[in-house]
Amino acid sequence: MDRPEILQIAPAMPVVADQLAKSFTVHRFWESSDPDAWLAEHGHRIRGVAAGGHTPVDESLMGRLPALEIVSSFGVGYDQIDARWAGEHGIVVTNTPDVLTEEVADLTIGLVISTVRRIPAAERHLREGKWPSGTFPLTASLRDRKVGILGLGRIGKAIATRLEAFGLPISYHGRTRQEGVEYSFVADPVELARQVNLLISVIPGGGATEKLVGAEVFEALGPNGIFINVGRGTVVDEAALIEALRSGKILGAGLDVFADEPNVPAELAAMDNAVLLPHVASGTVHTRTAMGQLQVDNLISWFAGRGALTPVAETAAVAAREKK
Ligand code: A2R
Repeated sequence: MDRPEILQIAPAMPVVADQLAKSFTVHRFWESSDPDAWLAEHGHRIRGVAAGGHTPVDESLMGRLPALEIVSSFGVGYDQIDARWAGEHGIVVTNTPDVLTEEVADLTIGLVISTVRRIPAAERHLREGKWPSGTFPLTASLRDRKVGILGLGRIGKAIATRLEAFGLPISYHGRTRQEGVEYSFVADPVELARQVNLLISVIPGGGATEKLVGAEVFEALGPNGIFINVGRGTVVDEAALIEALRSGKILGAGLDVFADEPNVPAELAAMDNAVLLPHVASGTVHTRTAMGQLQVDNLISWFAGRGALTPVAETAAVAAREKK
């Protein structure tokens, strides 16, 4: 039987690359010196796309792959993929949910404490030899915090469970109030920010959430407020965040994601009241391996006729229709 031809958009971990090579004929798209010419000549043979990183998978690409059946993406966020267009054109999109939930929640707790207790600055104080000439200043505390979670989904809930164990009250905002959830729902993100002093964003990127967290939210969060973002950078108006940190409108921020990764605004990088991480929340060998395995398993399952394992909502109907 012919091996399905797969277009691999970006370099992948060995666990992914090796398994793809075993089951499929893989084309390494990022190495193409003339992607347009390549697509014109070979695009009609491509039945699957292995997506990852920030490279967009949109109509301009998928529209040139007439035999395309599935886009299997690495990561839970898939805002770089036009999943709605895919669904409308009978293409399934899969992501890698669940396998990273606990890992991202763990890192979020680390980022929260690092930001509130200024752990990186305290460590710099020691390493730079400043301790003998002065103790590190007292910091803010988690003890007087009320937590607001923007996006109480899989990861949001795992963060909430951990913070509950810290004894902190929790509220959340999403598009809808969730049945069976005891945390208090707040219908407006600005109002949520007003009611809490530790706001954690873990909602998906994309047009619907772009700059949802802006000047009004920071104003409402207030001068004792801490903002944490582990979802997507595009959800935040970074200029407004920089202004809020600079002017003391909020106390501090802990960020694992940025609007234009891997570029981080120099103003942010220079700020002492921000803790900045290079998008590492799921970045352990254990969890990235599990994510890669799920990306591969989606393709293998699909081409074995067993259907997609984790289709995204926009393509759930296509996945259900095609499942044998
Ligand atoms: O809106 P709801 O009730 O469906 O709640 C979802 C919320 N959400 C939004 N909230 C406000 N405005 C929106 N336009 C909006 N769109 C979605 O975000 C839900 O509670 C949450 C997403 O949860 P899950 O789909 O379970 O995703 P998961 O695995 O927690 O990952 C969240 C994000 C990913 O999309 C990546 O961007 C990042 O974390 O790694």
